[in-house]
Amino acid sequence: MTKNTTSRRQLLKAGLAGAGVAAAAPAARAQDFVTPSMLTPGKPFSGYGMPASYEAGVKRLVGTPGISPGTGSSRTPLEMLEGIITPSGLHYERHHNGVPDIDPANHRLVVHGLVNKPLEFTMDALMRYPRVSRIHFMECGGNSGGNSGPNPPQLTAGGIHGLLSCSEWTAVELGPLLDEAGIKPEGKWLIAESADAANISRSIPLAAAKEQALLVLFQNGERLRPEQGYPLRFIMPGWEGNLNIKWVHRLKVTNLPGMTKDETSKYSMLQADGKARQFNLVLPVKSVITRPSGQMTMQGAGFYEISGVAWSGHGRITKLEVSTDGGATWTNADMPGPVLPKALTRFRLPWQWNGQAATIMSRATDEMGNIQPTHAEWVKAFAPGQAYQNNGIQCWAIGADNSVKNTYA
Ligand SMILES: Nc1nc2c(c(=O)[nH]1)N[C@H]1C(S)=C(S)[C@@H](COP(=O)(O)O)O[C@H]1N2
Ligand SMILES: [Mo]
Repeated sequence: MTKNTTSRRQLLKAGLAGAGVAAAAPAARAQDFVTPSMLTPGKPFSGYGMPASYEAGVKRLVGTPGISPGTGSSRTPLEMLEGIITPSGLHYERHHNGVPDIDPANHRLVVHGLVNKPLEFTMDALMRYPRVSRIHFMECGGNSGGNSGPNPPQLTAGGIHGLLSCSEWTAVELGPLLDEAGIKPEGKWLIAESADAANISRSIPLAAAKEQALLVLFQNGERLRPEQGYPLRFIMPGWEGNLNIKWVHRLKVTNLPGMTKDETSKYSMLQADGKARQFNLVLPVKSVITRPSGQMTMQGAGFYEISGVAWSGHGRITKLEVSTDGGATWTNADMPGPVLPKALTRFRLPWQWNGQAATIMSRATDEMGNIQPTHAEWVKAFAPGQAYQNNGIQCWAIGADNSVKNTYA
């Protein structure tokens, strides 16, 4: 309630008791309200519902495949979505060798290595463990990498930042399964490995895995989508996308990290001082304005709600500031909630646009006190060409011609 009041107060402060964007209704008689849809019965029931046909343009942005047809990514169209949950069919995809077809009846999870009792779980067995449901974002370490180059890419918000989604994940906690297997004292790392043709494997510090890892069975209330790792996925909420192993079939307890291809040839971050950061696993605080955003066309001067999403791998978002004057002054936006740890957080700010050129941007702060850096600060910290975990502030340049463009300043 308090938050709504704040929002109304901000609206009133901006002199926008009503947004004033609706057209005046023409004088009408009762029969003018009879629409064609009222004159024929509607369509029948369907076993699995689909979005309205008029929304057919709301799709993932499927990129050009790499070395095989299933190598590459598709992005979530962030600017077309609302709230904090990504519809399952629009969750971004990052596959290194396509989506495997796995029959859950044949799938097994093995927990072995430095354990007292190696265990093998069928899906039926895993289904019997207690479950938890949590809302968490997922983001690829390579997200926003386009903003690391010398020129700002002229793309939509999803085109630049859409390797980002948020779901309610229902899962079995890994901790009790590790207790069941019994960790040997030398066990310090956990290597999670996948059953797809990319054979992804990543090393996680064991203590963190024991505390935080989830074995996901359900996504937004239904079983995981094949693209998200059906029938079983390992996730570390808030950690780099790559280590959220889809189609997981093996967890090995070791004394040292595996130094696998996925954590040595990739996902290390070369800094400006020539040293590389390795196992930089928790994603930094970040936000993006999704409305108005890149490639949109404004409708002239007047009222707009500025809105977007913020997130941090370190916990909750505690503050979200918006600037509409290129960073000279900042206003706290509303976060009407839910504001959950390691989840997308929706923010909103009413804005009266005077029709003149304006640069808008958002800056997020998380509960650990981390503040999103400017684009220039982020670029300065890393070697040229380093493109992982770019959390620099996104600026959108709104032109007097109603255009919205990506800009670095
Ligand atoms: N088995 C497997 N797990 C994987 C991948 C993969 O290709 N195969 N891609 C990783 C990468 S780089 C990311 S960013 C996320 C993407 O998850 P999503 O496709 O569900 O969005 O999964 C990770 N886990
Ligand atoms: Mo990724």
